[in-house]
Amino acid sequence: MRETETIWMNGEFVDWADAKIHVGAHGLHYGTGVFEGIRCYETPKGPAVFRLKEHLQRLENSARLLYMELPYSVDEIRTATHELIGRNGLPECYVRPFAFYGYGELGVHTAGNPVEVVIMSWPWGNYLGDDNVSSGIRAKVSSWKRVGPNVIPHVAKATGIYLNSMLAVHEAQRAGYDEAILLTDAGYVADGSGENIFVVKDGRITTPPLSTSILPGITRETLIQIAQDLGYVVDESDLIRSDLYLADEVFMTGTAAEVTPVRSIDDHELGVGPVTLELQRAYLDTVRGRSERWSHWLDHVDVSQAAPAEA
Ligand code: PPE
Repeated sequence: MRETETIWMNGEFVDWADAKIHVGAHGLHYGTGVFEGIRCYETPKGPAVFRLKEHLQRLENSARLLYMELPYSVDEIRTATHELIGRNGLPECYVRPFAFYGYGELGVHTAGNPVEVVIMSWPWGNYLGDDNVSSGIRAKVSSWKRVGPNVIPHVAKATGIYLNSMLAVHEAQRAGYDEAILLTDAGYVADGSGENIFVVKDGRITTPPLSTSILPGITRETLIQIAQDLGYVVDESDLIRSDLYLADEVFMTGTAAEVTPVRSIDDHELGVGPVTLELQRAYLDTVRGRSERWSHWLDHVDVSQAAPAEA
């Protein structure tokens, strides 16, 4: 991770090196936290955060699902995010708002622990590798099942749930693949360790429905909208493993992964197809403000408004 100047921590800006917590923090012991992953892109009108409101709304929903009360409103976190981006002065960055139970009492019940909120930002290239954006990744169906809706609410972007993703990606990479694809207990395709998944077959696009133990991805929703506007039919319906192997094209979406082609799954070669590349181009044009059509998704940062960093 590349260090940046400052981190917003519980209402204040602190130097990167000073943003510390106690080892007794509840969130560290039990994974009791919620977070977001957001990107800020350079556009012709300056830096703009892509779908910031939607990400912060999801953060609030994630907190609610954990019975966690955020001490800041969506608007306050939005303002802090803008200011952080202004202070760190990067043309493009990844933004990580994060709320967790801090230091107070141990024991799995959360009573007696403060809710800490931080926002970090740093430069981050494509999650699955900048080269793979054009050449595609090799994926493997995981032996680990996706956490089910009655195990941990998969709608929450909660830190503890990522043990599921960690084990899956670890297994895939040990076996020489780039990324894992997780199935539900019932055998339906869910998502990648950090991405949603789309299948293209005979010109139609299918992605698993929200009920399939997936994170309700904001990039997923964006891609559905873009694809429909470009004239594609998009189905949100169940997929099974063989649908992946027999697909014309498969791609993954996520804030970090953007739109990344999957060139093979379990050694079934799919290659990188034209629909994926068209949607990828439309997505990157949108986030970088080169396309007027979806410009309402950009939350422009007024860099001149950012207070100067304290001396
Ligand atoms: N599924 C999972 C499991 C997931 O973690 C992500 C985001 C998505 C789908 C796509 O969601 P969205 O970003 O709203 O389109 N994964 C984040 C990276 C996780 C990590 O820190 O590692 C991300 O893309 O920011």
